[in-house]
Amino acid sequence: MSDMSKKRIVTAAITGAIHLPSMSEYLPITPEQIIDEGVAAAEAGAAVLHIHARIPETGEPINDAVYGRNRTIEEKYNISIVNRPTDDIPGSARNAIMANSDEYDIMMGPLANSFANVLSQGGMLADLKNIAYIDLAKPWYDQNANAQLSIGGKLYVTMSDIGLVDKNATWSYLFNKKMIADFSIDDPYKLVRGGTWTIDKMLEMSKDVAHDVNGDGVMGIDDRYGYAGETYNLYIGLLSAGHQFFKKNNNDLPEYAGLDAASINSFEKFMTMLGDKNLVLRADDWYGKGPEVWGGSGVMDNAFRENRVLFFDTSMARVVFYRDMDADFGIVPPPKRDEAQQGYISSVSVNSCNSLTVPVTVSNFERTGIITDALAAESLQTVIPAYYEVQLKTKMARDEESGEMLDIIYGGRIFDLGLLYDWGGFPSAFANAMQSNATDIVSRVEKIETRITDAIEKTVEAYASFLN
Ligand SMILES: [Ca+2]
Repeated sequence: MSDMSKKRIVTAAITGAIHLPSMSEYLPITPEQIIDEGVAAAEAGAAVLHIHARIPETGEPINDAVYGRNRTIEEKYNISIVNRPTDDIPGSARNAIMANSDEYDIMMGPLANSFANVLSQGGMLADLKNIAYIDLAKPWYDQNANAQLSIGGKLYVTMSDIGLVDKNATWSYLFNKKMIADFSIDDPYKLVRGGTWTIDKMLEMSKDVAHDVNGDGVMGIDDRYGYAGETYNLYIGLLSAGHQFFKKNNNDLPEYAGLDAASINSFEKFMTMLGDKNLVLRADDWYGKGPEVWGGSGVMDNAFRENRVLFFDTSMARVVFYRDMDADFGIVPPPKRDEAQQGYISSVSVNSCNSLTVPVTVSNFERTGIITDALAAESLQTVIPAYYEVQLKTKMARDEESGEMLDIIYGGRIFDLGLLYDWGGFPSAFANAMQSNATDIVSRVEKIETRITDAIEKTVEAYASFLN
């Protein structure tokens, strides 16, 4: 036994850096709770309190790295960085710009809505290519976003390392590691590395595990599935399979490329897969049936948490729901069309993917450019590693390989203009076909072709009219 006559200093870490309310009902979250617990710890003999502040609404740890980054840039440039969160980013942005207010240097709104703003209001955002000191070729800007989101050489919106929301809005496949081990099937990490992680392979593995667990002859919410997703995933899956329905010409203007034999083939494959109720837990089949479908403890999340879904085709934002899951899970990019496809492709959720934009109302573009670039550069150095280490490796995928997979996923993102602008409702045509179990995608798309090309023309004309 140690020498009890010597004095000891008791330190109480009452919040922890990475702990969540789902892990313990005793975790203090609000300032009041933290104060109460702190006083109680002091009364019990603690001499030192070690505290990590929390966002009261969610209990998420505040990202220390983001705070540190802001302090670094504030001190270096003698400025003050103010973050103004709002529930209605496009609305607040539009109001500030219409009032010719200089209160915002950068605006980070959802990709789709930022675009809608530009289109409906006309020329409210500055061309990022023309802002001095924003060097878009630098690695703290997403090079795929730079190339894919421009129209006619103008780039009003892109992705940078300043924000993390777009990282969470990236589609990937979560997989259950316990099921991989229990069924002795291939390690998805090895498949990805070997370039053999394909739709066919995923289907084959899904068939190995799908089972009518309760033996009632019907696949229900208590049974085991190979794949979980929704009809929306069909279009997303086609993008990941390398199909591009909109391409840009030599003048950087979008053109409708339509379907071809290869994309029709992939469509049919996804239709067969997503339509197979013995294999697929499909969210659409459970809407209005009683049980909650999403929300962290609905049909979909419960099935994954309870080891009854091998592959979950979803955005990374959902992983927050599985931190208290017993079994480990991993993360891989969506599968390729076939082994010949070069690289893995991940799409983003355009409605929750926050972007980088600069309003035209900025009075000192030089200053905004310098600070934006410095913030993004510092983010790549400090915030991104923290995001990988703390958010993903430690709490999410709980293994060594997930960081490597994230590099692959983030390095191969596609920002599909069709998804963004929804020209002629093109992406919806696929979900609609899926929902009505229709195989006539060619004629469905032909019917809206004029609408699609007209809508593209309007977008291109709007861009051409902007002076900024
Ligand atoms: Ca059953």
